[in-house]
Amino acid sequence: MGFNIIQKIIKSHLLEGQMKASEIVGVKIDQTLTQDATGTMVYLEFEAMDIREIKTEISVSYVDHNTGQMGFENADDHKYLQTIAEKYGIYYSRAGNGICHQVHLERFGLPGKTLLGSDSHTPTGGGIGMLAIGAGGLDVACALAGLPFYITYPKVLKINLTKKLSKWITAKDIILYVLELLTTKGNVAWVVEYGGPGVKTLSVPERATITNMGAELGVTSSIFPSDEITYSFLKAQEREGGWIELKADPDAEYDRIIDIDLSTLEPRLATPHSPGNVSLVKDLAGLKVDQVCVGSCTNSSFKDLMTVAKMVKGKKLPRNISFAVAPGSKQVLRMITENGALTDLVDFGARIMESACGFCIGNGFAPSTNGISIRTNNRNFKGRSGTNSANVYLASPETAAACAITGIITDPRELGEEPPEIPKIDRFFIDDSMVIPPKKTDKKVEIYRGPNIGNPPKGEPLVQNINGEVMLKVGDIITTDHIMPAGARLKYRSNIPKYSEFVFEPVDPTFPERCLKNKKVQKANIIVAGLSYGQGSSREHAAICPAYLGVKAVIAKSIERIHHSNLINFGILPLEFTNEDDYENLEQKDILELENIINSLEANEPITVNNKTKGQKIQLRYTLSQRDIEIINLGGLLSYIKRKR
Ligand code: MIC
Ligand code: SF4
Repeated sequence: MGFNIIQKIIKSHLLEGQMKASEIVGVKIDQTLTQDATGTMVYLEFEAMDIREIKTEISVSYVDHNTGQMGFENADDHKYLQTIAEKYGIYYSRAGNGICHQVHLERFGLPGKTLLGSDSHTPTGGGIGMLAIGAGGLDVACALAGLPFYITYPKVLKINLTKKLSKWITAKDIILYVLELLTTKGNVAWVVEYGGPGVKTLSVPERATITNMGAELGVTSSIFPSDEITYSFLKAQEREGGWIELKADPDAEYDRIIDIDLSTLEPRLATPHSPGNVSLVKDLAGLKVDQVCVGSCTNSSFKDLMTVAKMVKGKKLPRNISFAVAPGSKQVLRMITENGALTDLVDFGARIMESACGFCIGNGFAPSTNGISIRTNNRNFKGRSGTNSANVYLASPETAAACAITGIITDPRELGEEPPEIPKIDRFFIDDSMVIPPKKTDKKVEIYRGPNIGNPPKGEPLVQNINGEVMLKVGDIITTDHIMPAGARLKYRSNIPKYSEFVFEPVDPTFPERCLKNKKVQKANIIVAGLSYGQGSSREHAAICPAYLGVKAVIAKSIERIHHSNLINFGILPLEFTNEDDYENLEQKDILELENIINSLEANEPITVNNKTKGQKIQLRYTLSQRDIEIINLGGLLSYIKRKR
C-alpha cells in the first residue's frame, strides 16, 4: 500500500506509537514558531523546565500580535522575548517584520518538515508542504525541549481539485466553500490533503490561504504537495536549496475523498458570527458597508495587495467607508512601496496599518456600533473586532476591494472590469535585517522581565471526588475569544492574575469574581458547554486563567482539539456527555459531585456526576491517553515533565 503525504511526513518523524487509526503518535518537531501574545508564556514555561538549550532545527519568535504598545506591557514583553531568544538560540523577528505565518512561509518554512506553532494558524505552512500544526504554548515549549508532539494519528481527507478557477474567483472562495461543506464542527483528528490537477493552478501564497483557514474547520492540519510551483516560490525567496518534491503515492489511500471542480465556484463570504456561515456574495449584494479591511495572515501576500491596489487605482473611497490595509510582512510592504502600488492604495483613501495582526485580533480599527465590516481575515467571532455589536463578513481581497469601491456588498464580477493581471515574481525583495539570528546560545544573557511578567501558575494534583458548582452554562461554539478575549485585554497575556479578571468577559463579566469566591472556600468551579467548545485560537490562557480561578472540569457536548490539550496541560478535566441530551439536565448554579474520578480514569470507565441539586446522576465520557491521565493526575504538564526528568 502506498502512502499519502501526511503519512509520509509522520512516518519520517515518528518517535512513538503506531501509525494506526485513533492511536496516539509522538512526532519529532523540526521547527517551532511562537508569536508574542502566546510566546511569553511559552518561554516562561520553557524556563520552568530548566533545560539548557533548544533542540529544534529552527525556532523563531515573532512579534506581531501585541504591537499596539498602549502602556509599558507590550514593550516589556518584547524585551523579554528578545533576551530569551538570545539566551537560547532562537531567531527573533522584530515588531514591524510582519505576521508570523506570512514571514515563516517566506523565510523559514520548508517542504517535508514538521512545524509546531503556538498559534492556531500555523497550518499556513501546509501551503509549502510542511506538516504544520497549531498547539498550546506548553506543547511548543516541550517541542523546544526536544520532546515529541503527541497527536491522534489522523484520518486523512483528500480534497481533489480539478479544472481551474474562473475570473475573479480566488483561493479564499475555495476554502470558504470547503467550510460550507464541512462546517467548523466535527472535524477533530482529521487532516486535509489537497491533490488533483487543480493544485497546479494555485501559487504557494494561494495554497497558504487555504491551509491557513483549515484552522477554522478544526482539523489538525492541511497540506499541499510540494511541486515545481513550490520550487519556484522558494527560488524567488533564494531558498530553493531546501526544496524537496512531496507527493502522494499513486496507490495512496484516504479515509474520505471530496472532489471540487474549481471552475464551478463563485465568490463567497462568511457571514456573522462564524467562518462556517457561508453565503454567495451575489445573495448579499447591495448591503451597505461601513468599513473594509485587507490584511491578516490569510490574505496579505504580495499578490493579494497588488490585486487590491490595481482594482482601486484611480478611484476614490466612498465617503461613508473607512478602508484599512495591513501588509503581511515587511517584504510585501517594501515591494508595494517600490512599485508604486502603495501610492495607489493611499490615493484611493486607504489607511495603511502596521505589518502585523492589528485589526484581525481587535487591536485597533474597531468598527462603529452595529457597523458592517468586510475583512479578508479568517475569523469573525462576535466581538473579536473590538465592537460587540459589529457584523463582520469574511471575503477575498477581490470581493473586499469591490465593496470598498462601491460602498455596498459587491460581487467583483459585477464591477464590469477584467481582473488585474499580477505577473509572477521571480525574485522577492529579500532583507532579513529585522530578524535577529541566534548566536551560539549565550548563557550570560540577562533576561529582561518587566513588571507585567509573572511565572506560569502551579497546578494542583487531581482529587478522587470533585465537589463544585456549575458556574457557567454556555451553548454551542463557544470560542476561545469568548473565554479569553484578546483586543484591549491582550496586553495582560503575561500576567495571569490580571488577565484572569477578564475570563468570559463577553459572556458573563461576573464569572471571575464568582469563581474566586468559591475558590476561597475550596469549592470547585465547573463549566458546562455545548458543541465545539474552545473553537478558534490556540491561546492556552483559555485554560490557564480558568485554572487560576479554580475551574476543575469542563463538561461539554464536544471540545475542540487544541483547547482539549490545553485543558489537560493545565490540569482541568475535559469531559463530554455520554448522552448529549444530558446537557439539558445541568443548569448554572447546580451543585455537582464528580465521583471516584481517579479510579474511573485508571479503569478507563465513564465518570459519574451526581447532580445534588436535581438528585440525578449523569455519565460522562472522555478521550484521554494514558499520558494525558498521568498529566491530569499531577495537575498539569509542567509537573509531569519535572517528574519524568
Ligand atoms: C487568533 O487568530 O485568534 C490568534 C490571536 O492568532 C490566536 C493566538 C492567540 O490567541 O494569541 C490563534 O490563532 O491561536
Ligand atoms: Fe494574527 Fe489574525 Fe493571523 Fe491570528 S488570525 S495570527 S491574529 S493575523
